[in-house]
Amino acid sequence: MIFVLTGAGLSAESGLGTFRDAGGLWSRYDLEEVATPRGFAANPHLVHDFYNARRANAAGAAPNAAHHALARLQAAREVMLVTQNVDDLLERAGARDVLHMHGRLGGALCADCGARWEAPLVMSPDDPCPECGAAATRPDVVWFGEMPTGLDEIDAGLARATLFVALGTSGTVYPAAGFVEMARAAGTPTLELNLEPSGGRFDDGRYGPASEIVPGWVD
Ligand code: BJW
Repeated sequence: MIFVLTGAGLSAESGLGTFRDAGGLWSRYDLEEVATPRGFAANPHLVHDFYNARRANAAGAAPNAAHHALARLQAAREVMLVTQNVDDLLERAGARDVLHMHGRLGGALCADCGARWEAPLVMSPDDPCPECGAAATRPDVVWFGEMPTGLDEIDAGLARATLFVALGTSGTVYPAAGFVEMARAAGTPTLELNLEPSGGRFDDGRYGPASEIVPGWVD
């Protein structure tokens, strides 16, 4: 089974910003204000403005050649697709069973009772929860200090993988940044596909824009 971990670089050529590149989201927004539970408690409207803008941007974006190549790979081989991305471009390219370890822009979560539902395009903290009625609606994404989704499934996948691939991620955010070491410890070959080397310890690497190197690797 091929384990593929993707990051913001996968969707960069679809027009969705990365976080840590020059001009990236974290050079324009304070991550403490928009991507932590503390920031949400302090100014929920600011946080919703940030995610509403990204949801609109993602809705207007199209999957690129790299998303389509991964969907083709998954149709042909056993592939576990784990993404840190909150967009749905892999699904819209035809990929199945995408594990969104940092949540989804398309999800809403009640900060009060934990209910989850599909998010409208524009969300507000004042939207009532359909289950408990509380006005504590937040995007269903994983902020710093929160537990990523699906870690047990990911651990099992990493243990079973015959190849580990990291694609378009800077390898700075844990626990995802540690997956390459977990794969290495299990004796699994590791491959990086990225614009440039991230500095992680990979056995092999192919470097360039995802829309070129991913189809080149897959086909
Ligand atoms: C291209 C390209 C092109 C560009 N083609 N490539 C251990 C040590 C130190 C700290 C910690 C630690 N463990 C936990 C922490 C704390 C923290 C953390 O990691 N902090 C670090 C910053 C130091 N982690 C957490 O808090 C996590 N939770 C947690 O750990 O819970 C406890 C726990 C304990 C034990 C086990 C398990 C859990 C939660 C992290 C949540 C991250 N949330 C965000 C925002 C929410 C979602 C959203 O709004 O979108 O997720 S932050 C942001 O970073 C987002 C991303 O998913 C994530 C990763 O970013 P990514 O994808 O790597 O993007 P970039 O921009 O960094 O990189 C882009 C790459 O693409 C670059 O390499 C470019 O070169 C490349 N590229 N164009 C190909 N065209």
